[in-house]
Amino acid sequence: MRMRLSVTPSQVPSGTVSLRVVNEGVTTHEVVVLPLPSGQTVGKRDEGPGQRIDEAGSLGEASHDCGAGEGKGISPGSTGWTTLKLSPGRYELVCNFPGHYAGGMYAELDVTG
Ligand SMILES: [Cu+2]
Repeated sequence: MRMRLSVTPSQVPSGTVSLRVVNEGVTTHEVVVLPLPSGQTVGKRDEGPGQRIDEAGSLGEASHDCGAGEGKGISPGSTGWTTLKLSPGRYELVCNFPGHYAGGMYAELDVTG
């Protein structure tokens, strides 16, 4: 199944960044923030067991219905959010529900100095 994750704006200043995640889809989703190593492009992580990617190094996530931070996922039509401190660099926002990353749920967020 094809899915997508889009981020607006895709470039923000460093410091405190609040992500507001609106689920406009028909299944439950989440957004996890991962550092994007230099030279690596989004969408290139390998799925491991359970059709999920490695979340090691996660800086935070929005996966709570009508709430902040970590939960059981954001239901269709619902909104979740998270606030984090981001240093200048490149980040990959992903949904790590089984199969969703490979389905296209990733996007780049650039943080400028
Ligand atoms: Cu998803």
